Amino acid sequence: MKKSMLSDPFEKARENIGYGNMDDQGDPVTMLLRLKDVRKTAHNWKTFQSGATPGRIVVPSEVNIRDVRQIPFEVDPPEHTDYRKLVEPWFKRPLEKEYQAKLTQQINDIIDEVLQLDSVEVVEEFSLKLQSRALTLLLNVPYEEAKTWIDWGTHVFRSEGVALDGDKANILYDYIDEQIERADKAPSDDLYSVLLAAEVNGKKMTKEEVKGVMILTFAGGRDTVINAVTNSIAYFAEHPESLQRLKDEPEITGNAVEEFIRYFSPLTHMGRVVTEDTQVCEHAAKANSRVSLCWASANRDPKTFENPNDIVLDRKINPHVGFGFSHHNCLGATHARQILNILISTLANKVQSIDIVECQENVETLGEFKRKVGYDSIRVQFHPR
Ligand code: EMZ
Repeated sequence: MKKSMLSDPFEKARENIGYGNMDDQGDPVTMLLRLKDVRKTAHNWKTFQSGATPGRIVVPSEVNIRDVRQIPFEVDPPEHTDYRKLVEPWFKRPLEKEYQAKLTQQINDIIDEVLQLDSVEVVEEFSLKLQSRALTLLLNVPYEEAKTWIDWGTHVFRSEGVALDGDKANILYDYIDEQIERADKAPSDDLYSVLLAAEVNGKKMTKEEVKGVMILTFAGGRDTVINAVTNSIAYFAEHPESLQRLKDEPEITGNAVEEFIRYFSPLTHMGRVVTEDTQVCEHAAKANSRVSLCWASANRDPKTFENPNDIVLDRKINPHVGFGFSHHNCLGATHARQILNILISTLANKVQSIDIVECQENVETLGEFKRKVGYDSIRVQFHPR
């Protein structure tokens, strides 16, 4: 088996019953595994809500380490609509030429950096750095801020051996509080200042609401982007022909990005809280219980995706849910897509081949399922063209 492969642990359960069960800190989750059910449930915010106790829709639940509501992610319509409308244009800035030029420069620089090294541990020395530096563009803050964020490590709520690390979470919360105070005193053109000046649902945004948007921006786009970038490097290491093909046919880069997101599904699933007794997949779901929308399983559903376990670089029909689905689809998707797009084309132009020296897989245990989502570490050698 290739080291870069991400197998599909959900296949049998998806076909046979359509759901799986897992325990999460005593608050069980019914995981929905079929694309059709995942989509239907994502739409139905009345019965399957996001705006429950802050942290409860995340699996593993963050209720014990967080009481600030992430916005717009943990808000349901109709309030959600206004929040989303407010932040949407800001998160579409990655479509601007100037933004892309800066991101291209950052990605060129980091690839040049690693091409100088004998070997590189991709998660810490490449993906985390790339993600943090790119985030300075999304927030529109000085490049130097990335150093602080890199020191936090790959996940802001998790540390080695600790799934939910309250002390670590506090570092992020305190940092954001400080930044909000700074922006309040001396407004600039960064995201904090823009949010502090904004009005939503007829009222000026409170500092608590601004904090909610900022926590989401830091936490939601961190390990997900790091997984996507790291998995891409591992894939190219074992598929030099794909790197060559993307150099020869740059016009398929956009398809390749979507296919990577489908195949890697950097976020395995996201929960919802059931508001009334109902059924999912002919299975009773009680009010106040949790279900999850398993993007990773839905993205391998053979009813929609032909050869779901293959990476087909130029896959034509690809209605994946790797960025979620419906009104809560990923706010950071434009930024993430740009990162992957530029990463792929820069690698294709600068790198001849990549060798994996050693790796430690990152495997999530979800009840009966074990899913590889990426790597805890992976050391590689980059060889220039
Ligand atoms: C939450 C989540 C959002 C959560 C799109 O996902 O990402 C997770 O990594 C965070 O831990 O708090 O932001």
